[in-house]
Amino acid sequence: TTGIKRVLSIQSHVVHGYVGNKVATFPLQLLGFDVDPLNSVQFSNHTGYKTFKGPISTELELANIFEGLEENNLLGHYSHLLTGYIGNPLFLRKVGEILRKIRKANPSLIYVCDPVMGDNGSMYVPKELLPVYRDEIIPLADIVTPNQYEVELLTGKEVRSEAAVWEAMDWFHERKIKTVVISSSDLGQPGILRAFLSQINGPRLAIDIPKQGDKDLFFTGTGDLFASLFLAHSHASGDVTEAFEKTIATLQAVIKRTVEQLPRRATAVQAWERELKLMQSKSEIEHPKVMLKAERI
Ligand code: PLP
Ligand code: PXL
Repeated sequence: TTGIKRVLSIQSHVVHGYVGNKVATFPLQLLGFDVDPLNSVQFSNHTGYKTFKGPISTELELANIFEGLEENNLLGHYSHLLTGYIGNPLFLRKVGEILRKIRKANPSLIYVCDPVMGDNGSMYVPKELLPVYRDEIIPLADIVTPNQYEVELLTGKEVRSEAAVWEAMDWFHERKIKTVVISSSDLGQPGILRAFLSQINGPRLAIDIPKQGDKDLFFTGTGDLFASLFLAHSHASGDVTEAFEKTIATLQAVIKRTVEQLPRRATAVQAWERELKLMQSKSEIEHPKVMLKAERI
């Protein structure tokens, strides 16, 4: 590679809290990347709160901003394109056009696609995004980081066993995607999340992740953080096992700090209290301590 480390990151912006570009930018910067955030929406907060307000960017606004980058000959400066939460199918289609142009300016561009569509059996973006991801965007990616539910949507098949995981991995590899990471699944033992990685001509890996905190506790933005960390670590180390382990190590440290700082009381935890303790975890982002090792399958 040329040694450049600059990411064009097309994701959501939230004024309050840490999802999308708000959770991806700081870790990438700490790990030595210039980050150019391009916001797909600007919301007051993530959509898991009681309400959220703010504008969704249109494909025309995206095209206009991109034109500025193009006219200033900035496209060749990107080593990576990272995409996450996008709420509009026409915007997503435009991302495909943009990617082709950036790749022309830098043929060694790495595209990391987190096909954010939903979790635990329900979609939180319009269903029209699915065919655009499946047929137009995913085939252009180098690295994809879906969760279990997103894999089921894309492949059109349930993933209820580990055999089904490796079959689904091959669905992606048939489309020339080199590296697939399933950032979380419920295929572990009770209380354990199991994450998987498969690489064309490379290893098949799994990591068991003990769930932290009370049974029904969950966080938002963890998938976005996962994708940004994996981008950084897979670039730094040619060793995908190490990249996978370091990504999980940092994610676990951020979740641990977030859980430890939750209020101790009986009433329900509020959305704002579950926001990831991101910049408080600066040192674990810079120096991940690997405790959970990957299992080679
Ligand atoms: N939540 C926890 C506790 C995790 O350990 C991980 C990934 O390792 C995730 C969430 C990310 O998964 P998702 O993409 O479903 O948010
Ligand atoms: O973490 C996914 C995500 C990203 N961006 C916004 C969201 C969510 C999930 O709720 O609301 C705006």
